[in-house]
Amino acid sequence: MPAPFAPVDTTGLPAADKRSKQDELLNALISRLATCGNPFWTERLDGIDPASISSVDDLPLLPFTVKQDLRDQYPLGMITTPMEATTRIHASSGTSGKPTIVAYTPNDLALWAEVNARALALAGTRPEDILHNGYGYGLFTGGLGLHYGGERLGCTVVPVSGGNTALQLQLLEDLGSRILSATPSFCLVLAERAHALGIRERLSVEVGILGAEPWTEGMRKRVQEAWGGGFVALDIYGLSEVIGPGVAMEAPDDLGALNVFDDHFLPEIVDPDTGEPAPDGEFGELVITTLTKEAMPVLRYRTGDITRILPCEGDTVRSNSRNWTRIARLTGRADDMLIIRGVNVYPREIEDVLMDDAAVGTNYAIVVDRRGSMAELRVRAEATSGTSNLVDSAERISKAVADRIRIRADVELVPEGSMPRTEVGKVKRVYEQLDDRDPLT
Ligand code: DLL
Repeated sequence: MPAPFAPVDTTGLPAADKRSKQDELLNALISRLATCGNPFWTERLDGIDPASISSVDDLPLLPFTVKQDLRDQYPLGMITTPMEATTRIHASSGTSGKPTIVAYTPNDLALWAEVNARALALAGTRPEDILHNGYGYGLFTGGLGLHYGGERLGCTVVPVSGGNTALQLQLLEDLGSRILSATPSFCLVLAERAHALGIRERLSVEVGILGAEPWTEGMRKRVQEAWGGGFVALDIYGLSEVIGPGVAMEAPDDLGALNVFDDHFLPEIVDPDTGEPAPDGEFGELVITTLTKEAMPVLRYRTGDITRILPCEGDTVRSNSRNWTRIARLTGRADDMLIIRGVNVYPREIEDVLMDDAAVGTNYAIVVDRRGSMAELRVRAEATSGTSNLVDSAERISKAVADRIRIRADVELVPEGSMPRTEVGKVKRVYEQLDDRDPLT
């Protein structure tokens, strides 16, 4: 018999032990960054005596890292280990040209596999499971991140990547995979096609490990309904600058909370405008320090993602005996916010309204029309198959949007199946219109 796979830690250390470990690791990280000889870090930590950083409480004394630092240091200016120590790079696609590059040593890759194995285990994945991994393989971290996590846990990974929906469904059926990892939008495409082909009942998939895109509770309901049969959609969070997927994971007995693997990724919440620590439990920008990464650690990295730390004391879910820091599912990014006629609008608020209406399917796009002096909001959404009067339904939804966000939106309902599906990469839902070319055609 081959040796069983080593168990993964889904619980974390009790608070006091965790805290002293974090203190120790933070101090070691600062000492290493200050002395590694990398000019970026030497300059960034100028004037900071590593010995003075002895506890997590000292974090506010330390400088932030931001995405622009990675861009300025493109490609590998922030690497702290010699090239012979690194074995992998990944990149996140830049909206403004150059991607940001991240590098890994073998220990970083082992750590990454470990946290993804934890994420999968928290979701209920077992070594005997087949993991159908529909995240893109390549420079994007989703595919290989979940892949090695699955292997570390002992599952059998199907490295199918995104796209080729027909083949994906055939493999799901023939292999009987129970766990599906993919973006929420692609998970929906698979469910929709499985129904269209009449093969849903022949698939054994029960759990979705969904992330890399924002998705609301309303969307969760839709994903679960689309699959039916008790399918559970769980949220996985991560970002390439920190490591990729596997920074935090939702468990089925504690929906709505992401467990941050805080023995490696130290979370803080700050005011996105001032950078000051947010009061306990308040919403703000998630900031992460990588405590153990070797090749490209980040110090107080401003993720841009908005969330809050959830309480852990006196909270019934703590009977689950896990000790990870829990954060709320992300409510959007600070830079997602649209300003329309002076009103701040988050795309998720529109998704909430759409997913609440039975006439609307799961495909939609938002256009901010900036041609005139005042921006106008346009929403195009697919109707569900039973919706007969598209115009009346659109009028009702337009009212509901106005009630929710206090500005009028021109809502158009189009027949089911008439909008494009995203089978590879992250779905794009928000478009700007600056001239007469319609971004949705
Ligand atoms: O999207 C890593 C990943 C892959 C996470 C697979 C989960 C699953 P990036 O391409 O660097 O990395 O994009 C990171 O995507 O800062 C968030 O804004 C967003 N994001 C990631 N996961 C979630 C999520 C990967 N669960 C950026 N909910 C992050 C909402 C998410 N947004």
